[in-house]
Amino acid sequence: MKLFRCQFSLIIALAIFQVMVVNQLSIAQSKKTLDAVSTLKIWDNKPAQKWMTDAYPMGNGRIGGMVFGGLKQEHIQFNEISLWTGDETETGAYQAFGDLFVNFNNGSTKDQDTVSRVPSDYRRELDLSKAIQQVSYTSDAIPYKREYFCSFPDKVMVLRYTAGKKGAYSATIQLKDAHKAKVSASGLTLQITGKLENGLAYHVTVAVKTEGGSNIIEPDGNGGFQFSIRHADAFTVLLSAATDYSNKRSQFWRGAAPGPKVKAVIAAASAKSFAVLKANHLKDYQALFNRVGLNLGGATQAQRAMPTYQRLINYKNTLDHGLEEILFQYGRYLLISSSRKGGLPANLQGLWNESNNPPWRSDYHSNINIQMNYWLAEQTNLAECHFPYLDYINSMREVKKQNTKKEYPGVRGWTVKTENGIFGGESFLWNTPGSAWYVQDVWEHYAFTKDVAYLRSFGYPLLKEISEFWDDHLKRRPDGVLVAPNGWSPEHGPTEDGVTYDQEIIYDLFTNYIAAADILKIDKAYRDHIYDLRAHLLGPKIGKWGQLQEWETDRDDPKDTHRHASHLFALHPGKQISTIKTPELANAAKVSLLARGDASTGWSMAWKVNFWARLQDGDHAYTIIKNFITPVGGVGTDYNQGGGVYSNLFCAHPPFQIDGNFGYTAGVSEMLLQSQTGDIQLIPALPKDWASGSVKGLRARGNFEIVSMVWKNGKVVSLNIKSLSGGTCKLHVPNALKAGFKLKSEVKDTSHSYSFNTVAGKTYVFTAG
Ligand code: FUC
Repeated sequence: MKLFRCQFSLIIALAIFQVMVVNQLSIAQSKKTLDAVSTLKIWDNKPAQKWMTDAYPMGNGRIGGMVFGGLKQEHIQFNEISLWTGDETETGAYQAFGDLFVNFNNGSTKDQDTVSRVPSDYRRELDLSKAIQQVSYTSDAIPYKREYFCSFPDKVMVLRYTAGKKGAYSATIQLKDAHKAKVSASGLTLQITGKLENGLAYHVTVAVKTEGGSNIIEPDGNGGFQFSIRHADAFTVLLSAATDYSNKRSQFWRGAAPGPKVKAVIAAASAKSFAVLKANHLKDYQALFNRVGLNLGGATQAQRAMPTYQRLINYKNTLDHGLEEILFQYGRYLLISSSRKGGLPANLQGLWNESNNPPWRSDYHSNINIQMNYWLAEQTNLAECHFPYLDYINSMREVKKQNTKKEYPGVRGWTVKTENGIFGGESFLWNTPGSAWYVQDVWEHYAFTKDVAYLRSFGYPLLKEISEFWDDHLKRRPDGVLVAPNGWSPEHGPTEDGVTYDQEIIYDLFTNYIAAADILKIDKAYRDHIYDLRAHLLGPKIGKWGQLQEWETDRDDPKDTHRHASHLFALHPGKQISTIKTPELANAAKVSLLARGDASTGWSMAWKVNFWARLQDGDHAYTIIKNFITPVGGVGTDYNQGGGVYSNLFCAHPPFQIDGNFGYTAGVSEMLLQSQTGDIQLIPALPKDWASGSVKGLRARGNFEIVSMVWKNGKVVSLNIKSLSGGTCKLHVPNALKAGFKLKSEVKDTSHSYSFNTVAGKTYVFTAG
């Protein structure tokens, strides 16, 4: 792929002068409404120029759009998460679906869609607290406003246009298919019906409701049709799309035809007012989003009045904890928008993709990427958003068993190659521990929720069959030591037995399997067999320069700064290595991490935030965060370095890859709360710069919720922790706390550790000691 990276500073150098001018205006305007200074907004003072770096995403887990906010022309590039090429043998690629254009014929037409002629009050924003985008500006003294969202309950994209004067809108609305199918008209709607080369059928319908004026469907001059609106006071566009994908192999991956499904959705949504659609959307979205709040110190009034890209540029030199908070919540916004129950998991670009040949097929990579997408799900209280990934794993079982048997005759269970599609097809090399890493998430959902019924019917069978794969595939040496044969540490070095990455993931799998069998009290003999296998696994080793060895042979190069640091899996997201239980190995992991360096690709830096959090070094984690929040301007590909974020705060690998956004959010959460070792550790990796702050709604394993936690000068001053399933709560805090409830005799209070029995549904209150 083309190696091209543009320094952001060059790209925006010209824009800075103009930004300074516009900033003055923006600051004045922001005082007009409280809305404009709300903290969780990403905004700009000009329309988007580039899809990857500027446009803002929205989505309902299945349908998504990238909004440009142009003046003469609005452009919304849209997707549907199951539009994929490929089959059971070919990975295929995630496809673009199409584009929606609104061409304005009056009102705003005098403004050119260029940076220099943008009205001074132009504002394009994404409000993370509402999952609503707005575009507003004044043209010929008429104020215009657009409001956009994608609704999960009503299954539609909704675009609303209002103006300060009656009859202000005349426009044509056009639809374009990314696979060149024609736009047809049916009743008062525009439609596209098509088929991909693999036979997958797709359909999109768009309806437009006008208030005042007229709205007709007319030929678009290209053999298709378009809407033509004249002198409307306001109008609403509804878009819904689907394919006939089914995640059931038994149905050959096909389900109901998309046309009737989509038409029913549009008919139902058309019968509702904009106010009702918006209220439904807000109720659904905020029920998830509002569970977690984070305050790391916020931003100044002046920072909030600055376009987001300007804050990004300033970040290196000026403290802006508000931007760190926005990026944290952006990860949650992106997960809610790209991963909802009943749908497919977030892919390499979530669900946003403008190309039929996207980077790395915008697929499901199994050697870090899809896993990273879900690290935040449980800990930031979005367990529901975890399901698409868990369901995806389940849906792949049968086809992957068949593929795996071809490669490894005679084995039970299954594994995957590195690159995966949605019909079971895969490509690149075998990533033998890939399925074991998948089912770590299957276990984690139980670990956080303690949902025994889920573990019994869904989790356990998966954990068992992947354990069986390794039971059959591991190689026993004459001395009894067990090694994974022929492994490859992603994505460098030799192919050989006993690679640390493989060994650690198998250890994690076996540990989770044993715990699951113990909880369910089943399969005792097999559980004991796996216990014995785990005891014989080749373990992590410390090498000649004090590093954690990536391979069994002590050959690690201290100058190796490769983006993957997969041999540290046991530190994160695994739990085999920890500062508390295995301090020497933790120190070796630290030596390795220091050698890998602090700057890398986007997702690599996000992982390093998590590693440093697990090493309980908040200041180093924060150093990585500062590197992560680096503005990037180019849209090319760089395999080794150049990571950061674009002005729309999408993570730059480069190019855009969403795992870094999700990994950042998980990393911040790991800095504030950890529970992988059995204890709940409060502010385990707090940097000096976050000396005071608060958080609400984070989850800990054992089904505990931090209802609220406040810390000052590096010490927890108040904690409300809710037990959702009962059981013992073990807290580990850097300072002494006083329990607000009557301490029972079983409470142990030694060196800032607290252990107490809890009752399901009760909240326990602690204050500073
Ligand atoms: C892995 C990584 C690359 C990239 C790709 C999608 O192969 O090594 O950096 O993230 O996945």
